[in-house]
Amino acid sequence: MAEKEAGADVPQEQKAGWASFIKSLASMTSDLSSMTAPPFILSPVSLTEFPAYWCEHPHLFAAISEGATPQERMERVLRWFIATLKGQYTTRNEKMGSEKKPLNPVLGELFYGTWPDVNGRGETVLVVEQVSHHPPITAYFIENKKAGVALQGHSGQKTSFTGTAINVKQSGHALLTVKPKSGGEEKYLITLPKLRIEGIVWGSPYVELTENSAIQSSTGFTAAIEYKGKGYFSGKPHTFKAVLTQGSKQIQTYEGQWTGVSHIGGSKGPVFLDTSAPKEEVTVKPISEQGEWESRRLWEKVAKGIRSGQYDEASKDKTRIENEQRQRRRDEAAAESSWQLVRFEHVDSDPDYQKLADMLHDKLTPAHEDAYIFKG
Ligand code: HC3
Repeated sequence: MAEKEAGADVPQEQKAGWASFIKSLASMTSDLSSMTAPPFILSPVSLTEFPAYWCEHPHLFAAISEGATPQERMERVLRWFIATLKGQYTTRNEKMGSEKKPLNPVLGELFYGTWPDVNGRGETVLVVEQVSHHPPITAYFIENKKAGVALQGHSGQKTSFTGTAINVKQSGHALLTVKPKSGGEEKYLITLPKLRIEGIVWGSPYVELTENSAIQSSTGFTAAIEYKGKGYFSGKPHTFKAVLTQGSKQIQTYEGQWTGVSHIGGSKGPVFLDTSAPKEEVTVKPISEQGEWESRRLWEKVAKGIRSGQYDEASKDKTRIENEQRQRRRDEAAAESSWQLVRFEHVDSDPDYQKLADMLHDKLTPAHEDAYIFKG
C-alpha cells in the first residue's frame, strides 16, 4: 500500500501554511498559548467550554450515588468516567473533521451551563472560570444536588513536540464528592490522562490517550487505568484496561475501547459500557442574556468569523480581546492590585486531594498540587 503523503488531508491552498505550522511546532514552548495555528484549523470554541464534556451522560453521573455498596459506587464512578472520554477527546473530530485549536481563554472568562432533570434524578449545573492565563488553567464545578454528586476540578496542559506528534501532559485533577442514598459521604480523586496528538503530518490531528490515570476512592478502592493506541490490547485504537483493587487485592478488570464497547473481566465478559448512547450537550443561555465575561458572548465575533471563514474579522477581534487583556494586567501592575477570581478560590494545598493522592501507589501517585475550591 502506498504511504500517505505529508499534508495529504490539507486543502491545496493551505499546504504551505500547514508546512510552516509544523516547522513552528519545533520552537513552541510548553504553554499552549504560544502555538499559532493556520486559520483553517482554528476552533470557534473556547477551552472554558471543555469541562462540559464531563457531564454529557448526566444519568451516569447522577446514578453514582444509587450504588448499593462502596464497590458498586466505585464501579459506577469508573463507568461514568470512561463514558466521558469519547466526548472529551474525539468530539472535535466528529463535529469538525479533525482536532482543532480551541480559543485560548482570557483570565476571568466564565462559562455556565445546565443539563435538565433526567428521570426525576435532578438538574445538573456547570460553573467554569479561567483562573490563570499564564499558564492557562481552567477550574470547574459540576453538581447534581438532588442526586448528591459534585465534581470540582481544574485542568492545565503542558505540551512538547516529538517531530510527528504533540505530547500533552495534563496538570490538575478532579475531586468527586458522592452522598450515597444510604447515607454518609465519599470522595474520589480522578487523575487526568496524558494525550498525544497524532495525524499532524497529514493535516488531520486526532487525540490518542497514553500511559495511565487513576481513580482513588476514600472507601479504599482504586481503579488504575492504562491507555493504549492502535493494536496493543486488541488491534483497535483508543483502548483501555482498568484494574480495580481494594488494598493489595485485585477485585475486577474492565477493558475495551473508550470510544466504543468495553467488557467486564476480559473481552468475552458482560458489557461494562457501550458508548453509542447519544450524549446530552450542555444547555447554555442565549448570548443576548449572557454577561460580558461569559465565553460565548466574549468570543462571539471571533467565533462567527471562524465559522464563516472570515478569518480577518476573527483575527481583528481576537487581537482586540488580547490587547484589552494585556492592558488590564498592566493597569493591575501599576495599581499593585491583582485579578480577583469570582467563583473559585486558589489554595496551595487541598487536604481532600492530598489524603486521596497519598492513598495512590507506585507510578499512579500524582505530584503535590494546588487546587481551586468552588466558592458557590
Ligand atoms: C490539547 C488540546 C487542548 C486541551 C484539550 C483538553 C486537554 C482540555 C481539558 C479537557 O478536559 C480534555 C481536553 C481534550 C482535548 C485537548 C485538546 C486537543 C488539541 C488541543 C491543542 C491545543 C490543539 C492543537 C492544535 C492542532 C492543530 C495540532 O490540533
